[in-house]
Amino acid sequence: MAFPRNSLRAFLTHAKKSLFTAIQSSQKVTIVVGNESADLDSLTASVLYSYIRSLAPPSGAFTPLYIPVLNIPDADIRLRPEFSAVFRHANIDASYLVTLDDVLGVHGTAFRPEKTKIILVDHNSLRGELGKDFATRVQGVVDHHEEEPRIVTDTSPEPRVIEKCGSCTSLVVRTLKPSWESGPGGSSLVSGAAHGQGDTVDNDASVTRNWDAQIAKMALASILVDTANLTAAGKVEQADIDAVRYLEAKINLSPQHAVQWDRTKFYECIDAAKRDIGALSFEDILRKDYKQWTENELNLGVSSVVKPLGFLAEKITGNPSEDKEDQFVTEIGDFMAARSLTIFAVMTTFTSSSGEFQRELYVQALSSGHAAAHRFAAQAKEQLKLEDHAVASLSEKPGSMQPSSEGPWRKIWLQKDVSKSRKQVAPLMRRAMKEAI
Ligand SMILES: [Mn+2]
Repeated sequence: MAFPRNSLRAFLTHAKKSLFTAIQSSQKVTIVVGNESADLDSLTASVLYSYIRSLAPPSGAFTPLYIPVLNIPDADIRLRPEFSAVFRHANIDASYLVTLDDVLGVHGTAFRPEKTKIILVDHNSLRGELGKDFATRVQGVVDHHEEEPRIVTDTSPEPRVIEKCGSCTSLVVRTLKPSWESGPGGSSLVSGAAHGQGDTVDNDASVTRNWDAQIAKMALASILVDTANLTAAGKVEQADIDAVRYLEAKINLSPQHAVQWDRTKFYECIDAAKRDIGALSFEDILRKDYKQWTENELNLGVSSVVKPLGFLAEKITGNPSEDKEDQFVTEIGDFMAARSLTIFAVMTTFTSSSGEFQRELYVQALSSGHAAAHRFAAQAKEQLKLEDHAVASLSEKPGSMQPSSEGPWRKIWLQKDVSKSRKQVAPLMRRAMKEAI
């Protein structure tokens, strides 16, 4: 039976409770899982997909209830201050979410793969911990990353949507909005019969519209952050623009939310929360938005960081008399060793003092990754418009950033093509690793 229309808070409470009952009694479960960087887009895409699909499950659905899963352990939620900002608008908190710990049975019974179906949002191949046991259980993909080889082709009755878009949440909105509008409480926005704010509606409808407005705000948070409030050149697609228009119409249907709605202010508030990483340690900052791949049996890790490298270097708490650059290299080396990485990249984004959006790229490679790192440097220089870059606390020994056969290979660039994010840079690195044998 479909879940009756209710608030996100009620839905998540019901989903989490039902999930544990199902696991304990060995019943089937359908989970909707974002990628292992577990950024805001992955969170909102999985929650939105689960919520809408549970209102109106398709015929042939594995189960009528869809449960969102955050692809990180409980403890890592604290690394994402932007989540708290979004939770406040959606009237929930971290305790409402199901995490990787729950799936792997850290708190009790683990999921049984044969009883589980997985829908991927914001990635299209299951890696990491979940990939080991659950890769064959995927049935449904909505994603905006480069398509991986060997991904599932027949996902019926779930969608298989992989296309370029600023935010994956926009694709979820577009794919599922007919279900959101159908059934009791639907607002008929799809047929264009949107009501203006302030229309007289009966009590039930007004409660429903408040719930919808909360969920719309949650979804908007990702789309606005991923597209810099629809201004990021080369990132914004029609689906983003349409989704923002549709979700704002939902907010405007609720007089209570419409009256204080200011899109720019809302974007600035969530974006500021995302950049508020001052309280995090060096390692936490690298872990906050991290992805890992394996090519030719070599592991690649890439961290996205919302502050410049100089900020990261200041986070090192080691002996002040020791050389900052050496400590930086050692700390990065420790992070790599803990994950058996051959190549590690840190991609930073920040706004310069003159208001210009900028990107830095730091790469460190073990000797077994020298060939791939060189190949990447040669190939990507033109494509990413890489320029040699000096960072005050990390450039006292410029020679040490040159390739050498001993010790780690290191390089700092300014990435002048700022339109290329990890979505484009990681595939270039992986290609270099595949080719450099
Ligand atoms: Mn995404």
